[in-house]
Amino acid sequence: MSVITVRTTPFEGQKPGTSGLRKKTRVFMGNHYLENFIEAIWQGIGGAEGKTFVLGGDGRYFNDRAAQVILRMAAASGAARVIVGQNALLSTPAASNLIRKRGTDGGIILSASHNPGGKDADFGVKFNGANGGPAPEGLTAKIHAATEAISEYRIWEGPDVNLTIQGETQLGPMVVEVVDSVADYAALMEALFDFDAIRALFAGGFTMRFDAMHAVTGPYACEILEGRLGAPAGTVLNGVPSPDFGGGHPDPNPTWAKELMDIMMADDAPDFGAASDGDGDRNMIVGRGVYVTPSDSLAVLAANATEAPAYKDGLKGVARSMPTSRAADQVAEALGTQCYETPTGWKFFGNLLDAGRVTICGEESAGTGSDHVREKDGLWAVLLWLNILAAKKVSVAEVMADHWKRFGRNYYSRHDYEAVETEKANALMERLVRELASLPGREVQGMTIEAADEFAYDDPVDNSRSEGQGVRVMFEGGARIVFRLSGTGTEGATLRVYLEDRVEGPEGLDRDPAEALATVIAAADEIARIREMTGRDGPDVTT
Ligand code: VG1
Ligand code: CO
Repeated sequence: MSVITVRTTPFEGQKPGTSGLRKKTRVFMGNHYLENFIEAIWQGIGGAEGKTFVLGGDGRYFNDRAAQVILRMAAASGAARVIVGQNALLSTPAASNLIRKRGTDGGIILSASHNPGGKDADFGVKFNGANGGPAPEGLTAKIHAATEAISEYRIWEGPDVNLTIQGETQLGPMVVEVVDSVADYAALMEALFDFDAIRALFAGGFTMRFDAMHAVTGPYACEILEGRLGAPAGTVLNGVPSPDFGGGHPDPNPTWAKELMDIMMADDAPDFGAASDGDGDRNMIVGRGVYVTPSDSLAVLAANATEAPAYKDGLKGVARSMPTSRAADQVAEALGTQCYETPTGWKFFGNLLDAGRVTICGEESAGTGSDHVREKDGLWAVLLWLNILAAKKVSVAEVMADHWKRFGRNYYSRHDYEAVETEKANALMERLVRELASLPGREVQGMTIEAADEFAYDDPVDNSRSEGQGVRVMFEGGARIVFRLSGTGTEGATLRVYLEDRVEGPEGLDRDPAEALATVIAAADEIARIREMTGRDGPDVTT
């Protein structure tokens, strides 16, 4: 075995988006493509020399090959040790936990998250820092700059490392440590929640279905729910990870997790349903006959977190991404704690969590988490829900009714227009930005626009500024529409339209969200001319 230096030239577009670099799998499989990006990561962090990393992924197609390449490149660049999940599998929150627990210099996560997997689908690579969180914008900018100037990379030549057996092996001067993918994460969950109470809940006949969507959470959910918590076998559905996620989108929402939705809306539905995404950082929560929007779930978890041992002393603060509904703000106000509003993407929560300003964070895209790791965490949210249900001895429907009665309700929906031609999507957003100044005071669909702006975020911890984070239109009476372009797609542009309306109650808390939001939806089209400018009749996905 020996180190070789390989000459290469830059690829255009190796620019990390909302969450790492995502491209078509075949692009990543192309000559030098993955290698260039990994070399750029080493350069972005000031070299790999003497450093320790965590490595794992969601098991999608090319996960195993990419892991071998990264190990050989880490060894050739002088890394001291890489801790790898067995078979190169680690959920995103489990990777974040390992980075923190083992005090490594960071980690590489192989995932395109909720995007489909397979040779003709998507792949992704993400770097997380020593705090366990996604690289902040300053670092991703450095990595991107390095991809534009790259001329060579170093790699060991030699046979694959055996990642099927736990234990240490040597790759040149570097140690490869293969660890159980689940054990440390399961131990962390057991330390946060009242497992005895949840065990008693299941023992009392409480029924649940967890849809792992053929993705990475299968082994985690089986060990924790069916193993440690005693839920009956069969509680976990689609629990064996597959490279193409069974041909589906591993995105836990009513559209892509339809199998679970159908189970939960049936007459003989179980008490509780949940699903998770490709890399295990998202969650969907459903009660018998009731779907809980992620924005409401964040608010409910914040309001009831003290039921779980880890949060019994209360919350330091709450944070939500800007497009997430303002249901959490109501809770923070009632608790007398701060609610921060950040741009989309978990990387913006890292500083707030590190500085001890917030305990719980969430996004409307089905991401919720806390200061236990520095990523959103699907199973964590499911377990906190279970802990709350076990402690309060109520149903999901009752939790929601109580919550809305106490805090009012923020009706919410997101409309996605996928794979729109990039020029059309850009033109729509540019037009909106140009119109901003003229919007306040305008009447649209019988509502008056109160304010409109393009969201920018000043990080209160490191004072960095992030601009161009989406257009917000606020109406008198509490309705709001947000427009932004996705930063995780691999084809054309995805326009996301976030729709919200506020009802204080006690009247009107029980409406159908689509009907409750009809005026706001019409206003969104009128303001942004969505149909006209995209040529689409309606959204591809509604969540
Ligand atoms: C989407 C979501 C965002 C989330 C990101 C990564 O980003 O909107 O809230 O943080 O995906 O989630 P975008 O730029 O496409 O809107 V995951 O679970 O795909 O890593
Ligand atoms: Co994810």
